Amino acid sequence: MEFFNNIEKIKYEGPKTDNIFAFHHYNPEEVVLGKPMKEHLKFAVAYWHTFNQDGSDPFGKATNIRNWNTKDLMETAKNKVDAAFEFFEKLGVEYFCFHDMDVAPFGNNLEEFFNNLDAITDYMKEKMDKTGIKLLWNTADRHSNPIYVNGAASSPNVDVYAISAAQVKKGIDISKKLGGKNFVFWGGREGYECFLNTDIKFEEENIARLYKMAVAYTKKINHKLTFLIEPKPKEPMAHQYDFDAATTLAFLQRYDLMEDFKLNIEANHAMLAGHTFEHELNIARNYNALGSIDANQGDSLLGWDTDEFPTNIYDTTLVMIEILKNGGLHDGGINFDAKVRRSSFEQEDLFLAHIAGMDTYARGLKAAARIIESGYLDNLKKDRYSSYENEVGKKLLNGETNLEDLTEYALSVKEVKNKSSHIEYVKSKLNDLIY
Ligand code: XLS
Ligand code: CA
Ligand code: CA
Repeated sequence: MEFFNNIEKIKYEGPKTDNIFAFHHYNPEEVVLGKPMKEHLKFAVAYWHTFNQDGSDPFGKATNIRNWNTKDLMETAKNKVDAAFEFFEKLGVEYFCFHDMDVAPFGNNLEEFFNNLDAITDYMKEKMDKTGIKLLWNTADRHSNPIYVNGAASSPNVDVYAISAAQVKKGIDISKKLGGKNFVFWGGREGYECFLNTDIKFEEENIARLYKMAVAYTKKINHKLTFLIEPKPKEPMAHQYDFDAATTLAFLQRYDLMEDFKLNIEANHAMLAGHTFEHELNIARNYNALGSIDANQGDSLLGWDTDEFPTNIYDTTLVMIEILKNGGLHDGGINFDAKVRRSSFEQEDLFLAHIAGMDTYARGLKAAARIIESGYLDNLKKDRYSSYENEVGKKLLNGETNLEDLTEYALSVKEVKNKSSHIEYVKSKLNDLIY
């Protein structure tokens, strides 16, 4: 059965076309910095937002019109697989991501859930083999079931811990079956709402124990996987342990997990942490831990995790600079963890939203390539730190100086000459390069 029967395969038609169901900037085969765009931009569709969102919010009921829902939950789940693969193919996106709970109904108990998952993921595998569409990452939803009210691996209840571990094991088994390259841990309720009743150290150690068991299990079943932690500072918990990239990297180092773990950085979560997306990407990259990205955008006026489709070219440019400087995302990709607005309730809005996101990333990629080729930012930084090229600077960088030598030098400095940043000009010049 076809679910998007009024939509044809989306093609690149260029910026002048009036066809709204066409790419205006994303041209998969166009070569940018020696590689076709589609290799730079490994887009993935997020199952939860695209096939499960109904448009309801805390203030109102569902608005979205979707033609795959029936009264039978398993039938709906199968319909969604059909709709999803039709969508991926028509959109020309080669990857997708999902939580266990997104794709199969829970049923009456964990065992039924796992059976449902087996049936649906077998069906997915058939579709993947037929179409060549690949799994970017899957994850275990360890936050929506009411049992996770006090967390999953951070729960004070060991039975809850065990169930969450079983979901992780099942997720890794599914990843092996579907040939996934990454597995995401987003600490949904791994944090606390009340400091007074919480043993932070105990909870963090328990989380680390789960991660170690996950690594051990992939080795046991011989499935090569990169685990990705997705930082987020708050929502749903008041405080979440994986606050931001820096906090998460410190955790990974502390528990000796850097070898098997990288980060999945989300734009909206960066904003909630009081950072920019490019800041978080840069921190991850500096630790060789930039794994994948959740490409969305937040709304600074709202300050919630609104998960909007990315439409800001300035932002995607700075993001693509980080990704290019990282030599690409390797086994990672650009997952649209984004949902259509409540007022974009027609089914075809799913296409329009993804096209908007893909076009915005294509424009960001081209602008980033222009900026890198111009050498502008590289030279700006080189010049800014050029004082370290003098004798004292060289010694410092080579570890050949000490506090006594530096003091002797400091006493000889008669006048400190700082340079103006000309920061307003720099920003204006960047505008010239982007637009
Ligand atoms: C929620 C997160 C979640 C992760 C995957 O805020 O973005 O959707 O990406 O569990
Ligand atoms: Ca996310
Ligand atoms: Ca989010």
